[in-house]
Amino acid sequence: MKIGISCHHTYGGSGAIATELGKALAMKGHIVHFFSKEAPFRLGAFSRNIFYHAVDVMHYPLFDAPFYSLALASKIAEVAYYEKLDVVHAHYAIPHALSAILALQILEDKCAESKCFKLATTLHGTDITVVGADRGMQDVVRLAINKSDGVTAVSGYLKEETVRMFHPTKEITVIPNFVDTSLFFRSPKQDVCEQLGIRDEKIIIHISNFRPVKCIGDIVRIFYAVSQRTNAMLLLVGDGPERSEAEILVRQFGIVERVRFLGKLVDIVPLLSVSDVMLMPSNAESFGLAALEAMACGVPVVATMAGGFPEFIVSGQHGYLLAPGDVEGMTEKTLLLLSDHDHWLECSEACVRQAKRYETALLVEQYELYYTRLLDEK
Ligand code: GMT
Repeated sequence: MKIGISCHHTYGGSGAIATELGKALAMKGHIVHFFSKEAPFRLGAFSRNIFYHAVDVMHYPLFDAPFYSLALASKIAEVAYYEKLDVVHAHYAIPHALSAILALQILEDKCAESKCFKLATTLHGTDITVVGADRGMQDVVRLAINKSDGVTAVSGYLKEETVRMFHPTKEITVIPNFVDTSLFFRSPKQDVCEQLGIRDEKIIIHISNFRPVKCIGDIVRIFYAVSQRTNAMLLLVGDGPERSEAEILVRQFGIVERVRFLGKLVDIVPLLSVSDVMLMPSNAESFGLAALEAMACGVPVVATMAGGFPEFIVSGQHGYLLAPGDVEGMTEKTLLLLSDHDHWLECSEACVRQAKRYETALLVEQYELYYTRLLDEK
């Protein structure tokens, strides 16, 4: 198949999933064309079946904001026509699905007999729960959903939320996030410990784009309480709007020496490999890819019952799930995992087994079947 993938290039789960999907499809012999503003952060090395198209946005003094969505539509239309794409897969409802819908309209006359390509849209989370909840955006998100040929959501929770909020005219198929366990596995390295100054501390890790839904303040509060009772270090990977607040809180708590702000890192396996617990106290999370990747590396997760977490994390087996905002509860469960090695080991091994149920190969096959189904439909 010839597949176009339109995604955010920035640090975050939707771009990561879109890119890993494209790379896996290319490995299986499909031709994959990526569309994004810059090269997606996980795209990595050259591969002969992968083509990346930067979307050039026209800057003109009259325009208050550059028209990315229009430039994207035009790029998708051009590439879809000349490269004869079968499917365009939009990751995140807007602007990607809308731009693809516009591209189909641009191509209407050129592809008279049938549609030039089928449009699959994957909903990732905040495109529904945050952007979709905005009154000014609701109607365009609804249009993006209803005019796509097929819509998938990354969890049952997100599917339900979408149905509740938008009453879509089409069935939504759930295809969860996935992880490549041949790349994500525990392999602790001494030099990582040396570089981070880790001696015998227990390591707590969090990875995200530091947006308000991630409750970064709760992470610092949990870690502060944990660090009063055990020798621990906190690794914060990623960056975003809440980072400065977190840095202020860390200084106020007087735990600067125990917290490392590592910024946006792509190669997270070495850090996960030396970690004991992942903290994800999000108040909304459609799936939680970072948690799945941690589990693949044998890191139990202390997270919330929010959104999609309960669909792949069983509380007590793979870590613990507590109510959003329950800082005390999450502190206790983190301490339990850090203090009872046998229990930790049991959870760690169960995490690795659970992650294998979300193996990239299995889920990529589901996407392939999904594309085939769309292509078979008139
Ligand atoms: O961070 C992103 O890339 C976007 C993002 C979002 O907010 O929509 O992440 C979502 O997509 C990931 C991949 O499907 C999920 O694992 C995340 O749970 C989800 N984030 C939220 O729902 C907050």
